[in-house]
Amino acid sequence: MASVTAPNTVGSHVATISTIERDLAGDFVRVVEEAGIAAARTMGQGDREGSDQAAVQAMRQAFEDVQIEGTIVIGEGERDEAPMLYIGEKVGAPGHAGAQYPQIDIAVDPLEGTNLCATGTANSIAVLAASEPGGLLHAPDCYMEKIIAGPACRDALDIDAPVKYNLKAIAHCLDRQVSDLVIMVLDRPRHEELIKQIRASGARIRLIPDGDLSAGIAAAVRGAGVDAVMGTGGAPEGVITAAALRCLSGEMVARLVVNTKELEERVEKMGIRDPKRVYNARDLAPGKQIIFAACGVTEGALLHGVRFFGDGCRTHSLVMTYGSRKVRFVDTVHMFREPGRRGVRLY
Ligand code: VTB
Repeated sequence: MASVTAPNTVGSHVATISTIERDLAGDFVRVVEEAGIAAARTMGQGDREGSDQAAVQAMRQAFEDVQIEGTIVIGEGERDEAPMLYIGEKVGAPGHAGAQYPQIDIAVDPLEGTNLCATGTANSIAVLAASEPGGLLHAPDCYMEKIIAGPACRDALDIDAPVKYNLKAIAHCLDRQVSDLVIMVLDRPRHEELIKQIRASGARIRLIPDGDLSAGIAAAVRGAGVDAVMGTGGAPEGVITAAALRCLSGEMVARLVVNTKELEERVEKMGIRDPKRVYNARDLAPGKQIIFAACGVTEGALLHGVRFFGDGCRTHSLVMTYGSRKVRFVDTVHMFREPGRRGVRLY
């Protein structure tokens, strides 16, 4: 792949855009692993805020060793409501004279599915997406309407069309019947009508308690048993999903739900001129270089959860890059101390 020269240098080397992905993918795996391990320690404690805090703190600390000039563009909220990983916060290793680190925009969700972790339910993950500056939409913390499917459904989805139209289109693109489809929907009262319409079309449904981000990734890969995600979830999760979909060539159409005066003003302040704009994955994550990293916290369809075993633990992560087209599953044994006589456990 042709490399484009980025404005920064790393040490004495010129940082090309392709080296950003190559150099940082491993670092970002470590960042989500640390967040994932910290959250997993709180699994099932029934304290969603405590779980989130553990993940946030560990992620914040892990960033301190990454040689970037990072800016959080999607995080835990505004500075006054979040002590760490707030929007606009600078993260990364402190630079030193003569070393300028690459500027990176970062969207984080240190614990996606706080309830899932707090209740020990499947599919909570620690996740982030990163790109060159400007490569991720600065979305407000509001709701977003979403339809997400795999690469076969490219340009076939229409957020304004009736549910049955989109289901027929998805079935057509996948060369199967509507009745064969599995659609994931967040189990929320606001989806009552959507669920009714999906059922009336004959498609099958998997209701999920939380976690439309990992559901979106599952819809974009083959063999995960889900063909599409439909409904309204968080906009920040939507942008991070879009970053993953860019790496997987998945399809997404989305629109912010801007339904109050206050939100309208907030959206405008964030530089979004048309609050009703329909976005696709490229609009939400337009970066030329994108890194997506996620670590399983509780056991899930895509990623195993963290397993502790006395001397250490084992994590399962996914790291994907857009420019260099890599999808890696990373299986790591973390040793907290020198392994005892039983040695490193491999399962
Ligand atoms: C979804 C879900 C997330 O937020 O985006 C949801 O995927 C939307 O908010 O895991 P509501 O809970 O208000 O419906 C999460 O649950 C994370 O907060």
